[in-house]
Amino acid sequence: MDFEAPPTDLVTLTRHILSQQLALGEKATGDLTLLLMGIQVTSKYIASNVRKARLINLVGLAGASNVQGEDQKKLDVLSNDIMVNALSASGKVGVMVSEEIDDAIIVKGSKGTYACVFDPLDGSSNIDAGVNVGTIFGVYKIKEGSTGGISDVLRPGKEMVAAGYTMYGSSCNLVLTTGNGVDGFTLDESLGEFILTHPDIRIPDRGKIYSFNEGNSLHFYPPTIDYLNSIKFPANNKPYSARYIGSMVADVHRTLLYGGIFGYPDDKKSKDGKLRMLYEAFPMAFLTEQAGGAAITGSQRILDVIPKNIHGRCPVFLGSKDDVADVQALYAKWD
Ligand code: AHM
Ligand code: MG
Repeated sequence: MDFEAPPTDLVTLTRHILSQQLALGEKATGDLTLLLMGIQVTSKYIASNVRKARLINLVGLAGASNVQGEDQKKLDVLSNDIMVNALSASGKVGVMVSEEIDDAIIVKGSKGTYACVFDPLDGSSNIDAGVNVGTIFGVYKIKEGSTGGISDVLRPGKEMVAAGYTMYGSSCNLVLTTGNGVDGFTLDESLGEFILTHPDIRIPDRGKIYSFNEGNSLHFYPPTIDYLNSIKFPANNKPYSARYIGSMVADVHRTLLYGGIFGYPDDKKSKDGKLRMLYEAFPMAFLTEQAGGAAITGSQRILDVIPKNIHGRCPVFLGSKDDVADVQALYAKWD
């Protein structure tokens, strides 16, 4: 094998974020940069704990349940505390919403200009089997005149200024948008740095993979059933392949890279679906649109939905724009 020298001009996440800040010139205060640096560190720390979980007795339940009535895993609680502490300490965050905490967290005495919403460890039902999990986050700028309160987060996803996720899998990947396309970074553990490995991610306009929990089919509404039938029994005899991990971060990551559609619909049992608007649906919809895809509730663009409460849910169909348009057409006929 020919010797190939290692790259000598690495673009780290820090370098990438700083260069985006520099490109904004004097308009940029550097506050978002510092906030994202905080998220970068929490991602590394959570990644390290997820990797060692089995060895240091971090698997299993913590013994409490969260606001959704779900049992909290030890790693859910740990990841939440890591994020709350790091973001509070950044001095740039005035208000936070975490999947694991009932009320919005107001950072006392903070002059932070941003609000951060997050699911510290999504897909935690997969943790004990060593399957991919992830952190999802979204960032709003606190409104002028506000000192940071609940009204700063009860806003549609289209007002987010940044969003992303970190996936803890066979590699640790951080995928980020600040409204200027989507870039993906891979953690080089020997350097302790996220390196730009997936610049300017673009979703193909049409894919060949669908990702739904079809175990809920009994409850699905007609448009969802019709859509799934259309891709499983197509006229061209080329059915889509099924891939469903049950970790939104992993299912969306594959969808961003390979194309296709991920769906968690509303149904007769769950009238708003399962996924939480603020810290699951909005960040993923923002990333998907920035990568050239689409994200809808069935009838409406997800980023236009106005949340009524901080843990509210909404149906999600996201991915390749032609695939999502097919779902939307079926919902439009049904409405
Ligand atoms: P969680 O926040 O309690 O982990 O739940 C969210 C997860 C998503 O990652 C995933 O897309 C979905 O729940 C899977 O749900 P289901 O097990 O019903 O298929
Ligand atoms: Mg979650």
